[in-house]
Amino acid sequence: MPSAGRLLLSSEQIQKRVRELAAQIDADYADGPIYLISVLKGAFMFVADLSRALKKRSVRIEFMAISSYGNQKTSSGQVKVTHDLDVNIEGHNVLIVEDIIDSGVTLSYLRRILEQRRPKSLEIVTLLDKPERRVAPVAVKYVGFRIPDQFVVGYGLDYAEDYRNLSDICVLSSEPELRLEGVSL
Ligand code: PRP
Ligand code: 7HP
Repeated sequence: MPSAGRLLLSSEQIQKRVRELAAQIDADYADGPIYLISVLKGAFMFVADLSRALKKRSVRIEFMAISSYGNQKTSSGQVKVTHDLDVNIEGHNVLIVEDIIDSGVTLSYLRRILEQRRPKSLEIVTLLDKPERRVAPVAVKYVGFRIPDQFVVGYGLDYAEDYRNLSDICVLSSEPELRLEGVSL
């Protein structure tokens, strides 16, 4: 198993940015419920923190699971919904909550299928964005951090299902000497 690698974003940096994003979202939406649609598995930590930081409205949390990476570092390009919503989002304010946008294949597909369900509004919040990697353009309203084209793990993000539980985000490295550097396990 490769080591986690070099620290990119500390837990403190992430938590501060999550609070800023929540304040922006709170300010942008009129009163009324907002549906956070979290994309499993990677966004599970982000949605947990973001939802607790939203103070001004009722928040409903729903999960979808979509897979395109398998155990690889690049998208297969084949997007598959492995768990769909349990609710009807027609007429509701919906915010898709993602951990990362890379090629954009996953979110452009998800946005398209959710738009067909006629929400009142549909926006995207992603913690991380790798703009250099974009293949499929997708409009994203809220971005936590723009990061370079490096494979990152932690705070929900995995490599072959490992490292999701790290509180920090690290650049994946297979260098043994970097093992756990700056990582709070
Ligand atoms: C990751 C991530 C995004 C997607 C982004 O999911 O959580 O959903 O890849 O990549 P893209 O912009 O190139 O489509 P993954 O398929 O690895 O599943 P996971 O969330 O369960 O780790
Ligand atoms: C998907 C993904 N998962 C974990 N780390 C990254 O850097 C990733 N890019 N796209």
